[in-house]
Amino acid sequence: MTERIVVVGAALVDSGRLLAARRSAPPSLAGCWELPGGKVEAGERTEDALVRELREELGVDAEVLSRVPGEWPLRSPYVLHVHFARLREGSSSPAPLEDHDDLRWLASGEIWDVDWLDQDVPAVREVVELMGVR
Ligand code: 9L3
Ligand code: MG
Repeated sequence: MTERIVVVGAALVDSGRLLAARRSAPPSLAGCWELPGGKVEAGERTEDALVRELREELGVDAEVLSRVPGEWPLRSPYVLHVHFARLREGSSSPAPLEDHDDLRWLASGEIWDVDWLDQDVPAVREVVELMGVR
């Protein structure tokens, strides 16, 4: 059996709004919105991978907070984990530097205004549920 590889995504929240990022690649995923992040490298902690990915993709300095309970299947062998995160004081604002061509901060009533990747929908549902009780 192939080992599973964790892809980590961020529920990056600021002033009660959730960041959504529109993918520009690969063509099969381009145009759909996701929780930004990427593959955890061998030997890397998930939290460290998320900080690295958010720096590479968005140019931000992020602090990783609690994990969103659950694990969602992606194309084998990948599975999606999600952590809440926030911008550290002094961080730049997110910019679509790599793999994305648009970003949106979604207020609670706007979460479903964007066309999320099918594979992110159950994770986003869980995130929204938890944001509601925070
Ligand atoms: N993926 C799905 N939802 C997400 C993320 C960050 C990633 N929120 C999928 C897309 C790719 C794979 O995981 O097929 C690896 O992601 P990346 O390294 O291309 O961002
Ligand atoms: Mg990525």
